[in-house]
Amino acid sequence: MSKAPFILLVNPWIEDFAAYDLWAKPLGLLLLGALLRDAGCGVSLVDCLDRDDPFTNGHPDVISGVGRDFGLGKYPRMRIPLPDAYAGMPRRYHRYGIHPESFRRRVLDLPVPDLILVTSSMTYWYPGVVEAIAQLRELRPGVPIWLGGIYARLCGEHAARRSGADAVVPLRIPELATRLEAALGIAFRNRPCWDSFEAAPGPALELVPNLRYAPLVTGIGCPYRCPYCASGILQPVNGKKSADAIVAEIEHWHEERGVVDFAFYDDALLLNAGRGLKPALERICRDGPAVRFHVPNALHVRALTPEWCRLLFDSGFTTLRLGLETTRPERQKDWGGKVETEMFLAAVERLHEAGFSTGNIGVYLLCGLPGQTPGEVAEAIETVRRSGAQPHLAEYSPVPGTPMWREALAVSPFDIAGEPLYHNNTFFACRRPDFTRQDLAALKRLAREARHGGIEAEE
Ligand code: B12
Ligand code: SF4
Repeated sequence: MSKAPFILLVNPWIEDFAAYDLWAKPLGLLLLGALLRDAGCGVSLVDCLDRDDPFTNGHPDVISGVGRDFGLGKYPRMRIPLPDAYAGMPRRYHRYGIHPESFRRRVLDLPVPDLILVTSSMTYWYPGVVEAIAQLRELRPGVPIWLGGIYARLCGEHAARRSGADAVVPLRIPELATRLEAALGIAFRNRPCWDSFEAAPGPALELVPNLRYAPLVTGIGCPYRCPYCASGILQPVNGKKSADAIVAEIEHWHEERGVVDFAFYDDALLLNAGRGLKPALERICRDGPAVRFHVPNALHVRALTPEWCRLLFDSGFTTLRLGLETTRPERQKDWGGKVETEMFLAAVERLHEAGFSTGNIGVYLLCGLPGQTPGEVAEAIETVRRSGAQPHLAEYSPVPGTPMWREALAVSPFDIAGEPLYHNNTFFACRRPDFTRQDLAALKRLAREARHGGIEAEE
């Protein structure tokens, strides 16, 4: 291949009962985009989840997107039929993102690529992946299409059978570089940057047209191995960015694109952060830009020392989520041993002392896991409400390959192994006589009431 290869990156649609842009960008795909750009390739992105597409938002068949504070918002959506697997669910189902006609125009407006890389996220969002690949196949016949990302890694066999991609590529970045070099027929000039997370550039956010917020990842991997979580499968190797790299990324997107809201995607943001995030935030406090940080993924409660709480507040953290999961001590041990209720109560108190208010502090509670009872969840909601924080339920999504998967298989009356749609947390495939969908709905109401009638921390 004599001229520089041109690679098309595609972030497919979401098809679901509900979807909200909670600072969700295709971070993995954009990291690949940056590596390929620096390797000497031409790169473009077609993002099916673009909320600002004028054709889509003006189309009579589309319920248009709505923007909210901090860059959040609703995606545009089109009603579509319920898949058979969800027959009988009393919920509407939508395709979220741009109109298919807009997708076609965007793809055809770009030069014919040498390779198309499609990403994937939640396993139960695979129908959007299948649809995007089918359209790409029609629009760009003969161009190889590779599928990667979380669905491809967790449900490789299903993806190989159903996605329509030429190759399902569940490789980590270093091995991926070798495969890409062979496919494209070039040697990457930035090859060392593919070999470690620390050396890799930040995501290619210049490919995103309307950058309302920027995703950040300062580290990969997590030292814990909670039985319901796929972190150890997806990110088996640990790595942390330097303070210089973190500050440079924040300053760059603030100066270049006026970004004020930054959202962290790390699994373990505050752990082992003494040489990366901590000095970076100290510098932001001292002489960095005035920005806001959001943590939609849970923080480790045990890391919240008085010093960290002050630093988070002073550097502009606005949305916090803490991982409490449950208030039952035996479950806390079984579910990873990372938090205890007393430790959580002390952390919330420290956050308040540092200046955070109840509305800033959301707390994730797991809901509907095998073996769990509705009473336990209700108890945890009450504890969080009384602590001066806001409970958010994370309804259980069974994830293939995790230790809890076996229990989920035993409990669920649905074919969760054969049909990833059943991993959808809204569908609640692990419902059972002593934890029904009605129980789940009642607990969600309880958590909502606790959030809206939330009280400040009791003295
Ligand atoms: C950040 C995050 C979120 C964010 C935003 C996610 C987003 N972008 O949409 C928020 C907080 C909103 C979120 C929410 C939820 N999440 Co979440 N989330 C994550 C997390 C921590 C990181 C994902 C990520 O961006 N990784 C970073 C990038 C760098 O990795 P990557 O995308 O995999 O890409 C790499 C490779 O895959 C590859 N690659 C990517 N694309 C391509 C394409 C090609 C062609 C190739 C070759 C390679 C390739 O290159 C990249 C570089 O290494 C993962 C856990 C994890 N460690 O992955 C859970 C995870 C994806 N979430 C999960 C869950 C359960 C949820 C929730 C349902 C939680 C709940 N119960 O409420 C919600 C539901 C979301 C919804 N309905 O909107 C599960 C997945 C469940 C499933 N069945 O798929 C995970 C795996 C965590 C877990 N429990 O194990 N999440
Ligand atoms: S601490 Fe969080 S990221 Fe780490 S394994 Fe447990 S749930 Fe996953």
